[in-house]
Formats: sequence, C-alpha cells, structure tokens
Amino acid sequence: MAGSDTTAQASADRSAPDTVKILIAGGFGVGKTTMVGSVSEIAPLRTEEPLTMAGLDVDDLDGVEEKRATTVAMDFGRITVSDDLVLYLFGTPGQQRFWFMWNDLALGALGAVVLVDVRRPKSSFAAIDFFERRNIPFVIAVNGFHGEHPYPVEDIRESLTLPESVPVLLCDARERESSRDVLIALIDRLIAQAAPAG
Ligand SMILES: Nc1nc2c(ncn2[C@@H]2O[C@H](COP(=O)(O)OP(=O)(O)OP(=O)(O)O)[C@@H](O)[C@H]2O)c(=O)[nH]1
Ligand SMILES: [Mg+2]
Repeated sequence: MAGSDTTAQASADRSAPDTVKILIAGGFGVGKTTMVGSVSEIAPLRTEEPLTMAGLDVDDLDGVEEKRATTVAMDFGRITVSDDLVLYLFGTPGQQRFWFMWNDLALGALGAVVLVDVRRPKSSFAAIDFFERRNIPFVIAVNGFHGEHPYPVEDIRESLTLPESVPVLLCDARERESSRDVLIALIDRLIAQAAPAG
C-alpha cells in the first residue's frame, strides 16, 4: 500500500542521529573539566577528588594555585550538534599518575580537543604526542585563562611545533559558545579528512 510505504520511508529518514566519541584532553589543570561542563547539554558526570598535600611535590600548581580538585577517571558530557549528529565528550584526567587510563578512554574516539593553558603550553606536549602517535585527528584549543590571549595563533603553533594541518583556536573553556566553536572546528576537520581527496 502506497500510504504505508511513505510512512516507512519517513521513519527511515528520521533515523537515530550519528553519535561520535570525542576526547577533551591536555595537561594538568588546563580546563578540561571546565570545558566539558560549559558545553554539555546534560549535567556532566565528573570524577573529581580533592588535591591533597600528598601531591604537592608532583603536581605543578603554577598558574592554577586556586585549583582544589582533580579528575581521577574522566568527565562525561553530551552535545547535540545537529539533528543527525550527537557528540559524546570524554574529558581525560590530567595528572600524570592517571594517564594509564588514556588508552582506554581513546578506544573508539574519532577525534580530540587538546586544551592548552596559554601560560603553560608545554604541559600539553604529552597529549599532542599521544594523539599524533595514534593518528587520532585533533585540534588545539588555547584556553586564555582570565580571558586573555597575549600570543597570536602562529606563535603558539610555532612553540608547539604543530604543522599547518592542525587547527589552533583561541578559546575560553568557561564559555559555552567558545567551547562549542572548538568542537565545530574539530568536526570540520574530521569531515575534511574523511572526504575523498581531489
Ligand atoms: N580564570 C580561569 N579559570 C579557569 C579557566 N578554565 C578553567 N579554570 C579554572 O582552572 C582550574 C582548573 O580547571 P579544570 O577544568 O579543573 O582543569 P582540568 O584540566 O580538568 O584539571 P585536571 O583534571 O586536574 O587535569 C579550575 O579551578 C577552573 O575553575 C579559564 O578559562 N579562566
Ligand atoms: Mg579535570
């Protein structure tokens, strides 16, 4: 019957959106939990524990002296980008002693945001290396603490020895729109890489 064919076609068109796993990574205290929290449309899952005196020798708190807690497993959030695309966001732990979890968190991830604290770019070197080695596409999001961006993008690209192919964006991880723009840039990169050359 023609009517039911049309109905079947309509429900096929209304198929479930694609879901994509994205990592929000970077060094200790660069703003990963903040970014997942600012952009997520659901109350984010957090696994934070208080920083204690025991970590004073190993955790570099320069620039984040106010920091009181650290992620010990992961952050989780979700954002609907369009009718047919939903991103699942996984924030990684930043302390070096929890990096063994990054391999598990990276399973099935299509791409990553590497957050960089504009005052301590080197703290995100290891994260850049992690994704380069695994051929997981990423964008760099430079989090301007206190909303300031004293260095042009090209200087940051140079100091992190990044090729032109890696997008470098300035952001404020506390702002939903800014964090969303970073994710859109990552999606654009993923689509560009998936498109056939030529
Ligand atoms: N002023 C300012 N503070 C920020 C910004 N982003 C994050 N913070 C603060 O910096 C501290 C660290 O942010 P987090 O989001 O916990 O950083 P993280 O990368 O998840 O930290 P770890 O999980 O410990 O690696 C928190 O106290 C945040 O409130 C920012 O853009 N500006
Ligand atoms: Mg965190």
